[in-house]
Amino acid sequence: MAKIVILTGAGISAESGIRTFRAEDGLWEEHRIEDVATPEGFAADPGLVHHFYNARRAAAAAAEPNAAHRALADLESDGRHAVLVVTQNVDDLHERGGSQNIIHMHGTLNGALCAACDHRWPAPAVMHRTDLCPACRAPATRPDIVWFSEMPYQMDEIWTALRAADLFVSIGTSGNVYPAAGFVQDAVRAGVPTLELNLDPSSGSRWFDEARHGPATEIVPAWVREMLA
Ligand code: BV8
Repeated sequence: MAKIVILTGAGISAESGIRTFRAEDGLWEEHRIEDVATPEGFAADPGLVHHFYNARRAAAAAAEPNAAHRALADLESDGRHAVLVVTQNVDDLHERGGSQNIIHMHGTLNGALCAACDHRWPAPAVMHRTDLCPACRAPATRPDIVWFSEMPYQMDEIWTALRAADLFVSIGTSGNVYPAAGFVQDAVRAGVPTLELNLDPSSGSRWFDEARHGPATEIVPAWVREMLA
């Protein structure tokens, strides 16, 4: 059974109406990364950070998975390929699109974390800086999101799967944020064939054996149809 590791980024959710980061109307046009996606920003103004993630949690809840999410689920459920989706996205559209084998390396909007005791629980729709941790009662609740300078989740599983893969596919990511942006190089070093499916060439396009450009809802289902032919 061929093992396929698929890295996804904000571009796979763009056509579901969820904003990406680095487009001209992207999230980083409105907020400084340092203010809303770093531990320092949270410490300085937890209310602003909760507001930022509350808005994104609402946007994700209002969005629907698109044909690209569903195509990846079809590839997995077909059963001829062992598919692992490693997503940088914090929305749950892969789950709602039918994928089962998913790693959220940057955390999820639907998760809450206590900065004091590390307790985790399902995030309410709206979080406030005054919320108390259900376990230790400290007013130290935060979204269970991996911020810049924090360690992404399940890196050992990801690197192990990457090196043992028969194919590495990168979908909808600009290749600007590490360690995810380095996965293609890890794959090349391990002799794993690499394919990029993205609207535009990413920062790492030169590392890929093959690159196809276009909207995810077109090029991802087309690729999956080829795989299932
Ligand atoms: C780490 C949080 C240590 C959730 C995110 C100095 C100090 C400290 C760290 C660093 C430093 N210098 C560098 C670093 C490392 C740093 C980093 O990479 N910085 C960059 C900016 C240089 N990385 C970290 O800090 C990471 N942690 O390094 O820890 C460590 C690591 C390993 C081992 C030991 C120790 C933590 C990174 C995670 C940060 N959190 N998000 C949230 O708010 O969402 S990152 C953020 O950017 C998002 O999670 C997102 O996933 C990620 C990448 O963005 P993309 O998904 O690629 O989105 P983007 O808008 O950029 O691109 C969209 C793409 O889609 C485009 O290419 C576009 O063409 C395409 N597209 C658009 N529409 C479509 C489409 N494609 C197809 N169809 C369409 N319709």
